[in-house]
Amino acid sequence: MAKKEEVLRLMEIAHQMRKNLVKLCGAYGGNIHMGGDMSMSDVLTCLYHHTMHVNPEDIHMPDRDRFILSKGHGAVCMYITMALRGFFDYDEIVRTYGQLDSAYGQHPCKVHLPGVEASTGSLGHGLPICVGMAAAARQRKENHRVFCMMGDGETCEGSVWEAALNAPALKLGNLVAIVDRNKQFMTTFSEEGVHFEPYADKWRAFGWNVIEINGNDMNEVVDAFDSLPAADSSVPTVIVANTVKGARVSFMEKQIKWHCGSLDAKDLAIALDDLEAAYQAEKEAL
Ligand SMILES: Cc1ncc(C[n+]2csc(CCOP(=O)(O)OP(=O)(O)O)c2C)c(N)n1
Repeated sequence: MAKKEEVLRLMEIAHQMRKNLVKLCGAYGGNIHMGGDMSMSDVLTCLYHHTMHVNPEDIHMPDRDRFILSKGHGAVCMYITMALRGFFDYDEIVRTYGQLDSAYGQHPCKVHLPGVEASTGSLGHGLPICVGMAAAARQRKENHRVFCMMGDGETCEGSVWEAALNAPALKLGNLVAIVDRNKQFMTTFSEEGVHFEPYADKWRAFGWNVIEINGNDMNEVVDAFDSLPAADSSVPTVIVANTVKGARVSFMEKQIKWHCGSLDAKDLAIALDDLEAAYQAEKEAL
């Protein structure tokens, strides 16, 4: 059971991250993938601020846990989460985000941004890469974990299921996939296009250890990551994080148009108020 003080600490960081994100969205001239950023914000916070063994002072340390943001369109959410952990400078992100020659592209680039493990954005590539990294770690007798964050829409890609088939066969208990199950794709709700349900059972049938949680409840998120099997065990884990696209911002929640958008001053003020109200309510409910 997660410690209350730790959950509160992480809730505060996640709240700060979301405020920084909406402020950036207000300052940036173009569109930002706010819907999927908000839905995965709690999981990313827990990974970078609680679960993963990483060190911003020594980004290449051999025994670090690896993280790949396979839903690369959520890059800015990862940048800001990492900035709060000391990897990057938030002001620099705001100043240069999405501009030509900026290290902070709309999709993450490992060449320009040390600390990012893979360049992503073309959906369906992260899990295959992570299977390779986890298998390589095994061969080298390294005991770190490899984490992969995917969108549920992304899991329409056949490459995801090829990797899902291989990971249990390779006995990769050091591999942890997370699916941001916000039940929305880019222009549709997931069940309109493909019939995903029973979604978790599909992973079970492929031989994975499956943990299902409310991915916007920090208590459940921390419990899920704290209960991972040992990295030297033999069954890979997938965390199916049931989330809300655009979570905590009234006019973004479950709105198809908020897959990607920009904020004017009026909407920015509403978004900040909504975030504050949700944060206070969640703290009280804990
Ligand atoms: C191979 C590939 N096809 C299409 C796209 C365009 N695209 C970007 S985001 C997106 C929707 C992804 O939905 P989901 O994985 O559920 O992400 P989320 O809802 O969490 O943002 C699509 C189709 C892409 N980036 N890569």
